[in-house]
Amino acid sequence: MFEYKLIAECRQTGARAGVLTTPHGTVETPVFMPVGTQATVKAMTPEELEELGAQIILCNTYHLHMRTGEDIVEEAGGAHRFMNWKHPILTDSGGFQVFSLAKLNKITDEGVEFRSHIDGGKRFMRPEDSMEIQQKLGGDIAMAFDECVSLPTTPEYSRAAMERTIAWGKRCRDHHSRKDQALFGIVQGALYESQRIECVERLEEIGFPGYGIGGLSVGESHAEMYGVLDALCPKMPKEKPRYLMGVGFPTNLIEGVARGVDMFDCVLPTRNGRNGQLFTRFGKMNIKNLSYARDFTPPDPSCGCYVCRNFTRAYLRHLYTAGEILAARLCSWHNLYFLVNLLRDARSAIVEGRFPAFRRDFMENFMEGAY
Ligand code: PRF
Ligand code: ZN
Repeated sequence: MFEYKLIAECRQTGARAGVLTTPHGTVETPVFMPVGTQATVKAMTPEELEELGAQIILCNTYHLHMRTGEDIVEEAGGAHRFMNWKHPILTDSGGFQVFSLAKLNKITDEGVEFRSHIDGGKRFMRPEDSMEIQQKLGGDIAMAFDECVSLPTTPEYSRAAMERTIAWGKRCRDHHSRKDQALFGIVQGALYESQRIECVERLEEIGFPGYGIGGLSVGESHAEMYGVLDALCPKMPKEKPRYLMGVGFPTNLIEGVARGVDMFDCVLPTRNGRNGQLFTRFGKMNIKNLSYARDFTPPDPSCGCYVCRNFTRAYLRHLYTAGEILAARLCSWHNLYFLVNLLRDARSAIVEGRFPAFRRDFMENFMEGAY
């Protein structure tokens, strides 16, 4: 039911193109996965997501567990039926969200104690709980429960978190039983290359059909992130998908692809969209800017999305300054289209043997953007 097939590799870089087969259809990689934390990609309908080219979306165990609850989602027929998304879904394990959203968390080998960000009540989540919840949510891909270390850290703390992540990974694997759901392990180890490599080797001994790369994009520099990927990706099993978790800045996506990453997710396109920030080939642009008040050109003239085909910068700026909810919808729409199709274009470049030129052109245009 779950298979990953490599179909092309770049000769000069680590970039690869593949096809991921899941119970809800195939995914062409490299792929950007829009984030639908609460079983909704904020402000977008599933039909609109299909229209802009999304192939797979992410939902969050932590949020759906805390509000509504996995039992109701299961009763609805799983996350796909609940939200009416007919294509693949990946669920994150809750590990990261417990650390980033919940207060006063105490981590033990058993699990994580935290306070609900909704009612302040004390809760506990163990790897087994995360597996139970994710199996009820019924995503095509579930993630192991991990400990994401915040930076700066020490080699000792990072190692302890890595050991815990491996032990939890084993417990997740032992507890997970849904045959129509793939369970990915997660690599931790902060910025320590030797820990990263040891972590993936030990997870590979347990055996997972794919691997998340966690603990990056948590405050380190881009050079540090790329350093970890340079060291880690060549040591990861070639025939399995690699998912760089929570990374979505356009240049990071292309540089991740160049190092051999297959899957990405990030709230950036929707979050920035709600703030009036648009991604374009020529860098970021802020639609609030007064200079767009009489600009009757499309937000990004080179973009083929519904928004750029139908509306102007002046209109989007007007909607935004008037506080209209359509501004959030249209800006999210363009940004999602931009990132989803950026990776689709990168994939075509890999397949056609011209990824290095694609990468160079994209990086130059984006970094020296006109906006
Ligand atoms: N672990 C999990 N989810 C995540 C992360 C992680 O380290 C990150 C880090 N960028 C984002 N989402 N489980
Ligand atoms: Zn557009």
